[in-house]
Amino acid sequence: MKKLTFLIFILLVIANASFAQEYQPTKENLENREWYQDAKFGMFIHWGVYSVLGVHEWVMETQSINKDTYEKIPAFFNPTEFDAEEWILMAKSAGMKYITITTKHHDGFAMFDSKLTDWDIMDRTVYKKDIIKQMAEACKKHGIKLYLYYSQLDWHHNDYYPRGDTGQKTGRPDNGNWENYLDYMNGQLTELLTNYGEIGGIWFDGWWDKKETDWQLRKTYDLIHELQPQAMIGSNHHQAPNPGEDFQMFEKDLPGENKGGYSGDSEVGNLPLEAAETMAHRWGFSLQDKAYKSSKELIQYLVKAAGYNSNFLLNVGPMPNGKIQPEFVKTLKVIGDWTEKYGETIYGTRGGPISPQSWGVTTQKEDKIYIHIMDWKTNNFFFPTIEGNIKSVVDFQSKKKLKHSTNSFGTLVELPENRDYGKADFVLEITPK
Ligand code: FHN
Repeated sequence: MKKLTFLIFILLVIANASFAQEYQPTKENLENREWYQDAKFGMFIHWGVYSVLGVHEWVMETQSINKDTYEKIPAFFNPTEFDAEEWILMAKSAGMKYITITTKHHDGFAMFDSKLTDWDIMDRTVYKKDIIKQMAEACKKHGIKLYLYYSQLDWHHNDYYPRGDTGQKTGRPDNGNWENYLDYMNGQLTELLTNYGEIGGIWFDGWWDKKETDWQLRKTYDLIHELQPQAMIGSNHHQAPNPGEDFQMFEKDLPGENKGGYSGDSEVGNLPLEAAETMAHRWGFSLQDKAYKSSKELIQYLVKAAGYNSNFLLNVGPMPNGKIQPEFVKTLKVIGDWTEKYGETIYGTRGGPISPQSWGVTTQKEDKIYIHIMDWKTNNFFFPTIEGNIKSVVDFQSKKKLKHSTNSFGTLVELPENRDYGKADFVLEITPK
């Protein structure tokens, strides 16, 4: 009897120790993180049946649409003009290296073929084609990595209960089984990580709806890493990263800032970083949203993100017919012209030796330091001391050497007199000695 008790005790100790074991990312995962940090620029896509209404992806909540009424929408979703390759080539020519697409947003509707529900593209639309499959195939063909957004929050599923801060007015019964919901979520994630080839990572959102709930994150995160060890997990919970996560994102903000209002409780961790921003104001297609950001503003966002050692994930919300609106296409083209000329100063870099300043940021790679001047109105430009001596200061665009002098406070550079002051970014290439 004593022996048996001792054996049970040992087994419990082992089980407990392995559960408490800290998450160790695999070699593939660490390599993927490096790739991701080098990639710097991705396209975010918010697309769902809500696009039919042309309001935005929160319409179910903001207009208090109940579940039965909302269920009428998918019948109108028939994106006959959708061409996954067209989107991917558009992203690619803008200089984007990966795509993150919504597989399921808060309305719970699966844009992929889910065998676990009929609340999906195959069963509820006349279109009946798996969007994620088409995206996965086109991404593979054109060498773009695919990341999948998945909303943990669900306004449609009855077992998403007790409900959180949102989704109260959808007419669901006042009961449900949370464990069933978690099984459903893990089941859908298994589908996503099994049926679409190699995935870059999972972009979670919606945890914030039920902050006090036991989400059993460890189980979900282990499942993902078991199915695809390289897959990076990030969660837009607006807090410091949780164990098991592989990257950290910031919504409508650069890391450490809180201009967008979502990052008040966020702390910048040690994982690869990503700043996500919209091209206008809304994430999902919105007919009335005309708050278009200029190409200059977005180029500067990309450059600043790199200077903050972060990626930039720029969002489009495609229209219900499957096209990306012309205003966005035009802006992406201008961004693409810029990345073609200046991409070298961004891709493969990490945040530079001088922390972000009011005039701009710095990036660095191998033996080069890039100084990105975005706001400076005179010809004498001064930057603070960087370690080591400076061999040359070159205007990155013209490749002309610029006169400079260094003292104990920093370096003074003579910028070309006729430079274009309205330019998004004037780049100096510094070669240290
Ligand atoms: O509620 C969502 C919103 O619709 C959108 O998906 C953004 C993207 O960062 N995140 C959520 C809010 O935190």
